[in-house]
Amino acid sequence: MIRNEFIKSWIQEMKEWLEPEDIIWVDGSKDQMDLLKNISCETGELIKLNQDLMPGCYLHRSDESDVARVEDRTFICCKEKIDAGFTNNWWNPEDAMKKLQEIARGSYKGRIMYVVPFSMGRIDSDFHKLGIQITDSIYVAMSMTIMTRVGKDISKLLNKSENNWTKCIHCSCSCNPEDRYICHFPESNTVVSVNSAYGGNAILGKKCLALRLGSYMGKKEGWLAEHMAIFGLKTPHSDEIKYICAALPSGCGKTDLAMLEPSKEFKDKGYEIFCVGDDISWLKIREDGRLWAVNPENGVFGACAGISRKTNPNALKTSEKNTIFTNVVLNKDNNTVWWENLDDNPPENGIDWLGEDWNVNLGTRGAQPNSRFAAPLENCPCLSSESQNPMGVPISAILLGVKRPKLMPLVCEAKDWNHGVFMGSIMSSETTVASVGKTGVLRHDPFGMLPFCGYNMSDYFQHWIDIGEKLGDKAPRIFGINWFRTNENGSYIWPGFGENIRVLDWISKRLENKVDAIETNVGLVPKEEDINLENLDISREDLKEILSLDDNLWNQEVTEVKSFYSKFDKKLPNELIEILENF
Ligand code: GTP
Ligand code: SPV
Ligand code: MN
Repeated sequence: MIRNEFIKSWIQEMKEWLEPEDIIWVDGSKDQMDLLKNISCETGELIKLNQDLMPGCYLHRSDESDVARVEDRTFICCKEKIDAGFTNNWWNPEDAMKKLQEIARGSYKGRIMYVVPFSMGRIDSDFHKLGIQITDSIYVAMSMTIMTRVGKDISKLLNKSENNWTKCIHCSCSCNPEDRYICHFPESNTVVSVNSAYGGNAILGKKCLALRLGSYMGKKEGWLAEHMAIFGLKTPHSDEIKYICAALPSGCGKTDLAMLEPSKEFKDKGYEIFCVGDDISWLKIREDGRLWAVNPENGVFGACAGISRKTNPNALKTSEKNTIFTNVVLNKDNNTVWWENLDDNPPENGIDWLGEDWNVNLGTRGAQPNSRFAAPLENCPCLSSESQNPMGVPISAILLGVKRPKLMPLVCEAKDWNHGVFMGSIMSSETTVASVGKTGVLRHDPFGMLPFCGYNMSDYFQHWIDIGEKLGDKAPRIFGINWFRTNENGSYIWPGFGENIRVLDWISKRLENKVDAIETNVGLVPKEEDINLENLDISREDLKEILSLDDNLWNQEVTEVKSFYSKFDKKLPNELIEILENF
């Protein structure tokens, strides 16, 4: 029962604006989830999959035009434009709200308003944020139940929380891309999303609260909200499991890294990865002076395309039960799902993501390139025993990854914290299918946060520098990674996936001061002989190539970064400018 007067009057306001036929409070219980699944099978919003092979699994197909995040329609609506900064689309809050009110007025007519009280982060942790999402999409309501923490205990806590929770308003409307807006109001702790029901645009606890508003709150409150996977690394050369955060732009391998299954010989030697989170990390300095990370999410919203037993067996196992798939192929013969590259056994009688009869001979794609699965995090077979620790995990290293076919080395270490912040600030990576627009276009994506930093990026860099100053010698070490160097035929040189353990091995040895490194323009690069290539089909020559930095390309990069830095509408931290000027 909600007794909080702020919440009651907000719900009343929402009712008057959106005019729902009825209201359902979502409590996260299994009984209610089952009921919602049954209702959505009747309406056709979900298709029940083979319950013997995939218990609790369902398939959803989205609107054809609504398959990925829309960065050009995502806005930071704060009073002053400079506070959003040039990397964000800005909209005056009053004008934005007026437009959104017009678009969504009466849009819940004949529909149910689902009210989802949720928490990002465990409520027994000092590090959580409460929110209430309203939505007219049963699919979005169920996805929020998987991805966040929903339950009676959260409603109880909300009763005591006065006005201290995020208002998340989601209206599917007609899913019209012309009227699609994802708007964030950091100053009034509100998100409004209209005309999309896709993950990052509609599951508002995730990118909208945990990253865009989260980063803004973090700046004010002294912590960091980052687009980072979190995992534990066990090696035979240390008794201690080291926890690592990895920032990679969307679609560049966070889920694969967080659930990495080391190749056989490394596994046999005692290497192991434990997943804490696969997309978002909230980081704060704790009493011991170290940086600790929690995963604010409770589920995995992973990309399907590309996942196979070879590339990410743990993600496959994570999606075997209680999972909602979106925009993959339905196999009519056994009522299971399939997507490109899953295996060599595509269904003979399939239905593609658009709902049409399909088989590979048609030559079209069966699954949408950004098809996804939403699964409970607890399904992950390599889940860390610390994943539910309210304190989070202490971080020893931060990895900054890019998708760059020609420039950045396979791995390199920052010279110190500020140099690491510099490396983060100059990250450029190729665009992927995770957002609408051309793919494979190189663009600046500092810390993988270009689409997610909810305030001026210059202040964000300063915040990173300030955190480093507070951490002093307890700061995690910072590394750059790039799995994506290609040869003259355009093929990836590094085998990647399970073999990335070889790079993590070098990183862990650096942390233990067991190996030296070579100082170069980009940072400290491994000596070739320190990367274990045992039983791997890659020549020393190739390794040399992907560890090296082309001088010409680097000089071009420096010129490019200077031009990027000159675009900042607020002064950049001197620490970064000085590093750039020294090239
Ligand atoms: P978001 O959920 O969009 O934030 O993406 P993500 O960062 O979790 O990326 P994900 O793990 O879904 O990986 C996306 C793509 O990266 C897939 O196409 C993978 O095949 C590719 N990928 C991941 N790891 C490697 C690797 O080690 N080598 C190569 N060549 N590709 C990789
Ligand atoms: C990303 O695009 O970075 C994702 C998927 O993780 S979404 O939740 O849609 O943002
Ligand atoms: Mn992501």
